[in-house]
Amino acid sequence: MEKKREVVKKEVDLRELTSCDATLQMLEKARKDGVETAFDRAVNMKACPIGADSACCKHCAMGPCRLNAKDPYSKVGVCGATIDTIMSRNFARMVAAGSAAHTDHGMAMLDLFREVVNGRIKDYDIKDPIKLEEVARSVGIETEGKDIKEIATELYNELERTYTQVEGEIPFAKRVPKKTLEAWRKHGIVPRGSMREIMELMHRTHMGVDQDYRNIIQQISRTALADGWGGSMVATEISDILFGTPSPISIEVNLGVLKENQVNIIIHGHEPNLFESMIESVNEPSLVNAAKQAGAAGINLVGMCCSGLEAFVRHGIPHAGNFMTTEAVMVTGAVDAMTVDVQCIQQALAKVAECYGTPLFTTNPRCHIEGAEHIEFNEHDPKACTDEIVIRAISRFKNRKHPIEIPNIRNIGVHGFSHEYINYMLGGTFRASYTPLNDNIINGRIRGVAGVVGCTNPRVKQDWVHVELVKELIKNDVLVLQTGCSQIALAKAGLTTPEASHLAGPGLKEVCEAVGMPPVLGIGACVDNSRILIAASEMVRTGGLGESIADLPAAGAAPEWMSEKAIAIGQYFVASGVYTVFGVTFPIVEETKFHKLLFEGLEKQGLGKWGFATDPHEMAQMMIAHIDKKRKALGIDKARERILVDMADRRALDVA
Ligand code: SF4
Ligand code: MSK
Repeated sequence: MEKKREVVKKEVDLRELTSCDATLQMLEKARKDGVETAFDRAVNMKACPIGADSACCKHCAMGPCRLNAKDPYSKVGVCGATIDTIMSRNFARMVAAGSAAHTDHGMAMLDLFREVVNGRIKDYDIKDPIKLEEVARSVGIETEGKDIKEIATELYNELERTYTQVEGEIPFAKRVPKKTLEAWRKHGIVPRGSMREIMELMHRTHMGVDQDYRNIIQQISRTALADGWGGSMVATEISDILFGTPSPISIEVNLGVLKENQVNIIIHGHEPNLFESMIESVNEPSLVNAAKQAGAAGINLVGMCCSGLEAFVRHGIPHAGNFMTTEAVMVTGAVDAMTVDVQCIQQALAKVAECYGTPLFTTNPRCHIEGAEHIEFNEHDPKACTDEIVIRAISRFKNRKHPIEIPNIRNIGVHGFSHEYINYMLGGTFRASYTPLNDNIINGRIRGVAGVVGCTNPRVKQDWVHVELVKELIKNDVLVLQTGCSQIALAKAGLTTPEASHLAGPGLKEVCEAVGMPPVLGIGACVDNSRILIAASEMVRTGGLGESIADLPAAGAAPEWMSEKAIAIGQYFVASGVYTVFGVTFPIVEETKFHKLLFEGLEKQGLGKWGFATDPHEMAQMMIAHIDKKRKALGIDKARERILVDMADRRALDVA
């Protein structure tokens, strides 16, 4: 029999848990309704201190072994494993799991692409043939004189190597700047196929295999790069080819996008194919009629998390919120179907859904949830699943029993700045180029570029760290690129519109006003961090900012991270040459040899390095100091000093 869970004991002021007013309103309602959320559980269940430091190992039955994080070299495991071995193996397995998630997602997109190209799937098509040709050329495929099907077939065969190849370099290694690639070759970390890299990493971290953290890090980096420049990059490129390459669009976000008088259907997860099919289903005249006959004014399709990010930039579909709002959205009582596929789906959704009579549907064979109903999504007949979910949502609408409270909060953001669009935006259609961006970095108007990405986490105040960090960066003339749940935090804070340029420093403001762009560019879902890698490579190729990604005045951050995917992303940025700062917690004991390797040693090898801070202002200062260090090394620090001595600029900076 299932044991009754401990009731929530500690109650904290809910305003300390989130800076999202709509989520706050729903947390207050949940408390009144007696419904528990992850915020409550995080307050009442302290993170395990030994696990938080990664000072334990359960890789064999001689253990589990627990070391002392306060005196890390005082003990070893039963087998003699040291703290550095134990932590590096644990870190490795996080990277393996995160990389596997992105890679399996990418492979699913590639499977779909193959079936579309072969004509066995007719419900999807190639929407962006120009991108198809560009991607094909980027991996060395000759496109001249070939038709779309020929090019697509060759591209499929080439990209399949990203996953299955046992020897050689992955196809997108051709996109890596020469000096960065040389550093990878020197350290033996150019990925083969991701299946091989993940398999080898799992083997090496088995009991009694690799027990030197300096050797384990090599395979950690190789696996992470197989994700960033492989699994993730294929997912992004194939999604663009099949569903269209995003370009900027103005979008409504926040819980106020739900509509009381309509059938509300939420899609939450990561893979765009489910969402694309659901768009067809909610526009099916017979289903729209059925909704009307049930008394609804229509069917309101809404995205959440990264599924939402995939769809809103391609179709302008509203977005209800990021990861830590996925329980809160159902507390409104207005959700008639919560539909999920893979990744970042909390098991607790089943319980919250039950409390509010919302049907929760899992759709992907990889992700079933006890308490949810599974309606399998099959790309060969996608509408069988999505039509059925719409029918079920209409039925729930007709039989709504729970009172409805929808926070009246909606924000507007402009998102969809793909690498291709940034190119056109800066250089124009006929001179598409990163030259204006590089020029503005060289002349100091833009101090540098930061990628601020990742999850939200109930162990920190939701959205607050993201928003404070980004405000501080743009105030200091750092252009911010965003993916994942982070950009929804910034959209809710109103920073993803061109009008937000008044919060930017004088140099960045001038550039934003000239181009008409926001100082914070939302570029995609968490799998689309590969777009940042492509943009960074393009900046190197354009010239004037060094020869490798490590030379760029750039930095990255995941201030509220929670998932293993985030660690994989962090590691592929570090291995690509980027200084990457994480917040919340870092699963490595400070002052150990493995910590020193991650936070200092990798940079000395010509790669990037990790950083850690919980305070967003400290995080921003660390990133800005790194950007300034790179500017100095490039000899472009003087240009920025000239800009800063301008008094008008100083006054503007003070006002901001
Ligand atoms: Fe303990 Fe070593 Fe087994 Fe890990 S592998 S549980 S450290 S004995
Ligand atoms: S959904 S991995 S919570 S960004 Fe991609 Fe958001 Fe992080 Fe999941």
